[in-house]
Amino acid sequence: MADVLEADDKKIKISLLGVPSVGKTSIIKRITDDAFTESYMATLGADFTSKKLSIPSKTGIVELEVQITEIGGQSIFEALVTKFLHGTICVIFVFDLSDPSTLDGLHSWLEKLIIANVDKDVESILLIGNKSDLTYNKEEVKIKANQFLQHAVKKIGYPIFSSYIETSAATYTNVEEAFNLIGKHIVDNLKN
Ligand SMILES: Nc1nc2c(ncn2[C@@H]2O[C@H](COP(=O)(O)OP(=O)(O)OP(=O)(O)O)[C@@H](O)[C@H]2O)c(=O)[nH]1
Ligand SMILES: [Mg+2]
Repeated sequence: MADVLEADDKKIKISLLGVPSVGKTSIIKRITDDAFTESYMATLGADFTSKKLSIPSKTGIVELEVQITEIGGQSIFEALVTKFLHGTICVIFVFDLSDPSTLDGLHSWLEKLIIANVDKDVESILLIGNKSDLTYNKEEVKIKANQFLQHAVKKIGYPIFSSYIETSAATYTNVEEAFNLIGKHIVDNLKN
């Protein structure tokens, strides 16, 4: 059996950004409580949660204590990115697969991220297309998603890990995989 490494110093911060109603809270609820609600309650301001992730590595299982920050998607909360992004090593951008305008809506969040990321804390970005249980144009969305990621990496201006995944918080499709994808990247790049 693989060894479990000490987790005390493996605290990492992940932040979720995206326009209203794309499913940021729902993704977080799925990964933390394995729960889903159909009713919508907008996140007002910022929300903070934590979750332990067990990630396999070459030297054994690494337990990551993940602090998850969600900024409510209404544009009045964009200013909070500067306040709460500090120390974030992975940004998860979320859009709604069934409404491509929500992917376009990520651009202004990206702008705020670039302003807030002066210390270059961000090491990876994950783009999540959520609500894969609904009908959407797979090919078109994939092309647009990759274009957004390429644009984001270029704008950030230094080499970072980036990836795209489609999830459904409603049916629990790929939600754990999304967090494991980030966790694996973080573990592979741990400095100590
Ligand atoms: N069909 C479907 N509905 C979803 C999914 N994820 C979230 N929803 C629904 O979408 C609505 C908005 O979800 P939230 O998670 O509150 O969205 P949010 O991005 O946190 O919104 P803000 O906090 O306002 O920024 C709710 O009614 C959810 O039930 C999904 O994967 N599939
Ligand atoms: Mg929310």
